[in-house]
Amino acid sequence: MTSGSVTRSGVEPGRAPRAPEPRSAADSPAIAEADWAAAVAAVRGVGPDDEVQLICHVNPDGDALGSMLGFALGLRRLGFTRLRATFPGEFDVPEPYRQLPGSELLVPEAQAWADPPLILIFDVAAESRLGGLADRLDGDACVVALDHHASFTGFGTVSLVDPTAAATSVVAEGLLSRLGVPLDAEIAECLYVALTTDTGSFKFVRSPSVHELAARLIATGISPAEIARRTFDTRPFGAMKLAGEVLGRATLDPSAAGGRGLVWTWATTADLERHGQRPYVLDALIDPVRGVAEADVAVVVKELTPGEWAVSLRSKGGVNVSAVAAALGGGGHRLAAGFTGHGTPEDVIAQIRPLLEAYAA
Ligand SMILES: [Mn+2]
Repeated sequence: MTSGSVTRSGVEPGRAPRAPEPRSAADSPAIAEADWAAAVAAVRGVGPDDEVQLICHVNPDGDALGSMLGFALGLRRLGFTRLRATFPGEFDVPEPYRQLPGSELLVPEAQAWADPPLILIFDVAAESRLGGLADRLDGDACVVALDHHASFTGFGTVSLVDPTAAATSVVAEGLLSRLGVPLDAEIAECLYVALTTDTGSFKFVRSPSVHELAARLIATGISPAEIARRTFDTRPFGAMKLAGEVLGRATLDPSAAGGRGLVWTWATTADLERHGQRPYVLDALIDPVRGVAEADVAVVVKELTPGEWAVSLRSKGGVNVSAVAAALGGGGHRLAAGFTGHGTPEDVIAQIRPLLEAYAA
């Protein structure tokens, strides 16, 4: 999700002259020149036949997989031969991302390199999102973290974190550019999928530099229409039926969040089983829920295991949901965040409710 903070290139009425637009992520003022240089040195510090491990977050989304695979393909162009890309947990790549270029580099967590000299981590704001792979941080590897979450907890030998970036792929492109890797259609497809998924198909973009990057990606010959159809507009029949049930049980609570309103719903693993669907299909359901006019805050509570729930929060601007999520052990952005909840869905909502008051804008 896009950052809720005002970007340096955001339009601020009455403020003139405006700062020049960043030409690309490589010019991002949020990342210090010394950090870019350290990341370049980290990549150049290993040989092409050394093991390189790329990792993205548990339950990977389009930005996690797209930025990781796009960068992996860039390393391949530089001659690296022993690349492996992975994520923690069940090796279940969401259907829309199975055809991403570079997918052949994906391996299950158990096949990740045990002790590689270089590890690159994508879209991971906290070590808890690395699951069983977090132990790799304790070895001798040089660890480069690329991220765009304001809640980034600070790990790795080098961290390239730009909270103003629309997606981790913006940071990945900045590093590829500094490594001298030209964009080609395969790399561009990965980075474009990442950019479109994290910006809600560019709905949440605050900076013209995002569209400038998109233009350069499209110029490689990729097809935005085909990518959008595959990524957003294709789903199994069962997923549509499941959505009907989950949306049908939504609750509107106009008095929540100091009268700003809360709309919420939930889905269980039994719902998924009944319709023969995988958990990722539930991720799209936050979008129709957040569209409810009568509520500032939208919440979808998704069962992970009995009594444990992945909770997605969105705000239209009236509540800092990043602070709400952080208070409950999670994180994210001001308008889009998440955490792991416990008990029943009603228990989870009862935990959230007082925090919505506390962090109302
Ligand atoms: Mn992201």
